[in-house]
Amino acid sequence: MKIISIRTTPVLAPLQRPVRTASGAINQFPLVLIDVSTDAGVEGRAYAQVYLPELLPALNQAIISLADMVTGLPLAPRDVHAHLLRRCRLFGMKGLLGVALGGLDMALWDAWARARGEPLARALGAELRPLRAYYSVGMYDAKAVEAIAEETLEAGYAGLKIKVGFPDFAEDLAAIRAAKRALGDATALMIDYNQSLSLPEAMARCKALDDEGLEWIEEPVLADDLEGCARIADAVATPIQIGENFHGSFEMRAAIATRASDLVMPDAQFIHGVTGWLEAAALARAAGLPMSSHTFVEASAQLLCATPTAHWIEVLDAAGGLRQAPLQLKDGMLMPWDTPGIGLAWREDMVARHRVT
Ligand code: SMN
Ligand code: MG
Repeated sequence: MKIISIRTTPVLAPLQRPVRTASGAINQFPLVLIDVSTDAGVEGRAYAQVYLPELLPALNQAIISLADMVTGLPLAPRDVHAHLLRRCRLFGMKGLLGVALGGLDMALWDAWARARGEPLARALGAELRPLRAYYSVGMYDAKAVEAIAEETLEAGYAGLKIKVGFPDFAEDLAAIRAAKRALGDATALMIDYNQSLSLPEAMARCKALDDEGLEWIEEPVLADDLEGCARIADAVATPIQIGENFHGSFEMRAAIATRASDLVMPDAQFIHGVTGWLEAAALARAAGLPMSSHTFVEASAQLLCATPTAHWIEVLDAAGGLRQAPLQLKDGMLMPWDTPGIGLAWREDMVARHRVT
């Protein structure tokens, strides 16, 4: 079976509510939908995401450029991945190009699993199973966070992640305590600083939060500052979480070697797609690190089933406004879709409405 064409569709996907972080807000999610066609009639579908609308044309073009390098090749996702890494060795596979590779890789694996008529997890040799799920939202002050916490309980999530990093630590603490009070002890609370703090500020805030019963503290300092992350992880009892900014499995290997965090949460596209995720899952297993996901709820659900140290699945449903299948949540768990491949089918009317031309 050969890859005969790859089509891209840039969209600004509607969100239930904007995602405000300490490092910028996302009002509509800029995505590039990727459709792979093969000469056997099998299709593959995935998407890539970029947080700034201004970068959407650049991501779209990066995917088209990589697609040109693989059209005509056999549909063997690992071989295509290796081919692209070789082709781009001189230039490197970082930033937008790595993201383009990640999205394209997911679409190829989707086609590969669809060709077998199986959900991706099962095609990878894993059974579908419920995954502990948390709801992931933006920054809310103490007053607004209560309604979010109640919504979290009502929807049946096992946890909630809120963004923090207000100018004043007292505001972080007030939001955290209000969320905790509303959630009760049975529902986990995670917080995410989105790389917004200096090392001394992060050290002070994380230490001051050590008795608040948090499931984890995410990205307190710059994700590239592995040394800084490691110093915080060493000094603070609450687990430190990083990983959404690992660009490929080699960066995750470096983070593990530096003991930068207690937990890891690669992003399916930044880690370079299904191929990169499987490498990351092996690294996490060898290091004994619990591994969670970042956005990409559809692919992550399949992949976490095949991840030996699977921990939490994040539900920040970037493509939910365009997708046909609704989320399936029960008793705090998300059920991966039992449909061929990654399980994506678009609501074409919504895609047409949110398409960027
Ligand atoms: C996040 C970052 C970028 C886009 C969406 C969400 C966030 C997370 O850091 O962990 O969900
Ligand atoms: Mg995060």
